[in-house]
Amino acid sequence: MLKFCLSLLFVVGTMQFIGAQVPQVIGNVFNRTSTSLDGYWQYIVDPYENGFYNYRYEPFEKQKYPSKGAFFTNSKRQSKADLIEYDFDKMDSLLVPGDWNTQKENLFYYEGTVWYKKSFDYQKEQDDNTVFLYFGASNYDTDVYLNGYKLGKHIGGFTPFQFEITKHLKATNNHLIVKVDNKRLKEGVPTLNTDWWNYGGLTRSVKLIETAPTYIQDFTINALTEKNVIGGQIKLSGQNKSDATIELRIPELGISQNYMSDVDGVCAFKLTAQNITYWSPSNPKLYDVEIRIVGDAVRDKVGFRTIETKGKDILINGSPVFLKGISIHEESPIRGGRAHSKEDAEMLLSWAKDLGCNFVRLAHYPHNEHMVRLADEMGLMVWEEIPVYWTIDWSNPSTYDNAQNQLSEVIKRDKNRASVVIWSMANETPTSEARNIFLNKLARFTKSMDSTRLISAALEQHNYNGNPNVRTIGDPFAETVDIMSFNQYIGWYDGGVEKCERISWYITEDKPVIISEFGAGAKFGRHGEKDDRWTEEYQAHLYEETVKMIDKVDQLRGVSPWILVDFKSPRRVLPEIQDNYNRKGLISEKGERKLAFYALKNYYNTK
Ligand code: GCB
Repeated sequence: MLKFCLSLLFVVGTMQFIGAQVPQVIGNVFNRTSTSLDGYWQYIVDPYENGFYNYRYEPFEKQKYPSKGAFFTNSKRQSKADLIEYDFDKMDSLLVPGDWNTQKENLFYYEGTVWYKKSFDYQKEQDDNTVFLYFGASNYDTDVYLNGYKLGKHIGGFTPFQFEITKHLKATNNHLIVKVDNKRLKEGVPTLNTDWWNYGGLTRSVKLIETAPTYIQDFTINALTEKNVIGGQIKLSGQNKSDATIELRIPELGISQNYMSDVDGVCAFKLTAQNITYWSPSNPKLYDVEIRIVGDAVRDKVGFRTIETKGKDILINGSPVFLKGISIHEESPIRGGRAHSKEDAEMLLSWAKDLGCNFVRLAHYPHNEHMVRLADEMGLMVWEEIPVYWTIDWSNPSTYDNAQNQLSEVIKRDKNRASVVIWSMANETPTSEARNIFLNKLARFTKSMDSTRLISAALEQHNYNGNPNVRTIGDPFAETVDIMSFNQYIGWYDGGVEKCERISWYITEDKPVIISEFGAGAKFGRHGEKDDRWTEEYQAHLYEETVKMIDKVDQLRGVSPWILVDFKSPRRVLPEIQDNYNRKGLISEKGERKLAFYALKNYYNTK
């Protein structure tokens, strides 16, 4: 009898999973009127996923214990004592947004399932309005239930997802139950092995968004390569989406145009403006853009710029630019844990500015939206990437679909950000046939979704013709990308600093090159001779010698050294030096600047 119950529940669970859809419902959530569900959520840590087996996929109204969240229960195996233990209302709380690792000492290393619960009332402004539930990100595998209904599942730890919840929402006493599982998986994106902390949980904001029954679903707006021409697309959704009048206004450019949507609710536009001030790092001009239909309006601040390559050059608005960059992990300095707030973004990006940067590499996954919005305002060009990192499961079709989905979600979120200039496909992925097929497919997909930005990948470099002093890229994927980027650690993993002066480069492709990583570990405050590893002197010396070495790359058009701030990594266990931190930061996790910070700043002053 017991066996029968379990397998029946399993089937019900599986059916729910297959039926679950995660449509990308509305764009520009950042600027829409919303109701925040951030704050304290109750939680249950459930490493054995016991909650799955005891959960009935039925509306709570029908249940005997309607207030108890997902865990209640038709299982005869539960004793009364168990039921009390599973009562969410008696459980401890976690702050959302936030990772669980840095909030609870006993969850520091936890990788597994946590159930979250939030109760809320919600009064719609108008009865026939549509309501969406939006998650900024949740790491990694997330199942969402509202009032006993499974809304769906999302996989991937760093991109937004949403559900339309209109028909499941009640005016009072809604129960939102979210199961988040951050177990690492071989077939996952990323895979089992990474050099960063696997922070779990609802790491970004959760919101409700209410729109009119017919609403502006999304829009794309870009500068075209023809001077003073702007193009894009607006998409409506809902009952009256066809033949609707859409007003597009950019008041500062004197633009106020009416368009008509087609039968699918779509309208493409192309318009000429007089004297657009183009967005650039030295003048990050943003314009207010407004789109209106009867009953709905969206606003955004948008910069217009072009980005392209010509031979060995990267051109912004037609002029050559050198990308003075730094790589950044999404970790909050001083507070610790996953960064998620505007204040975190301000701290990280202002430090990049102090360094003299006009460019940041947001490694190794999509960062929160504050980062790209602030980069728009501060005039920092941005490289965004997805966690296709090291050795993922190249020949597994679901791994590919997962990577493509994560990429499509970040492109949809950030397509109107002038700061974002590069989509990176992967980081340090050894070549193989399966890998080449995977990455080429991903690159084709990216170009088909967004032809207005450049494609790159952090590749590896190799000895040329067996000579360790001559380096080349030697990767067939270099033919596909617009910018050839590679990581190199000569002087750290590859010999001592003195090796730098012996290196020459054999790179013949007529394309720009970015050195997407170089660096050395140093503990802030540890001093010694310049050849003493882990000292600030060694790290600064490596920076000085590396910039001389890479300046010999004829087509060098940018650099993003590794990395702005020391970051947590379980791979870094050297006592008293690493203590779970990768120490290649130019700044310690407490905000202290190391000597190498100034070495890089000096180099950028000369560029
Ligand atoms: C790399 C990786 C980066 C590591 C870094 C290191 O090549 O791309 O994720 O953290 O090296 O410190 O070894």
